[in-house]
Amino acid sequence: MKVLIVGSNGLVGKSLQGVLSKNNNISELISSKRTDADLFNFDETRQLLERTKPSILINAAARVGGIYANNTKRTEFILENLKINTNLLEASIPYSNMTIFNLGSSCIYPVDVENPIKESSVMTGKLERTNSPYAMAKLTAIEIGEAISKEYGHKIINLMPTNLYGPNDKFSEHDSHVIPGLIYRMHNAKINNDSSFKIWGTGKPLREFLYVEDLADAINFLIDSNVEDKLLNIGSGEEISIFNLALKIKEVVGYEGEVVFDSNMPDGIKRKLLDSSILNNLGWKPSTDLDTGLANTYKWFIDNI
Ligand code: GFB
Repeated sequence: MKVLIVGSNGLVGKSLQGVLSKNNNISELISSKRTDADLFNFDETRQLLERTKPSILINAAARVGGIYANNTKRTEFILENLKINTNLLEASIPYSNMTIFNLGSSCIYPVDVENPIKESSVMTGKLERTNSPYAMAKLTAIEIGEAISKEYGHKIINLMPTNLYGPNDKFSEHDSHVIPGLIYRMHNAKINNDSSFKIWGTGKPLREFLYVEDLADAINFLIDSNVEDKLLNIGSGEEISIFNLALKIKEVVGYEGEVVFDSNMPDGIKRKLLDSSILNNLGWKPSTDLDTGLANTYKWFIDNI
């Protein structure tokens, strides 16, 4: 097997490189980042596939961010993700023997969906407002992939992970997802001896988190299995409120002030717990609990800032 990872410099891509490099069934592992091939550019994307001719393509390239970035850079989130996905999928058309693992997100599911969320609820309702541009780009990739599969015969597996976190994430004030965002901001609050710390929104939303190494492990498992499912949820099966998550991060970071709420910031969807039973029944389970994952992530942050 010759595997090509695009988006190899991101949270998922870096972790995938580490895990897949230990898979003996993979004869060649190729990583491509923006400086190797610009996926916004169709010719560069086409040339990348022509040059590498992988048997498996893993699309881990995306413009990603947390609730604030998704909601304020709406134009960039839809356009950039659409360009990456349309260029890659169109460039893949001549290679019908190639298997494509396309990474999406749990935000593709409707805002009023029943939890735990089953794969079958895709496209059954309206999207959640704060990340609808990103979700629409990811849904479009699924639709294009389905068309290509049907017309040209490619095997395309769309993987929908829950909220990911871990080493190599983006740690910033405004652009991060909640875990790296809280780690970054609380660490600074500790250094500045701030007496209180504002978490965004009400703290009531429930989220499910998956350590990125577990996602890489799930993809490694799927590469070795002969899976026929076209859409697969990947989650940890455990959910926590944002307030309780903030208390855990407070402990890990060692911040001693009070946690208060910033009602000017959005909550997003109230609850987002994936039903990962299809994948679990195939034989895969995550192995990193939230406490261990948070400790590892904070350690990585401290070692790399
Ligand atoms: O992880 P997150 O940014 O995005 O936020 P989503 C999760 C929850 O944490 C929201 C709250 O209710 C936020 O208001 N929160 C509290 C914070 N404090 C903070 C903070 O300091 N930073 C951040 N970022 N949040 C994402 C989508 O939705 O889900 C992405 O925006 C992606 O596109 C991902 O699909 C899976 O979980 O709401």
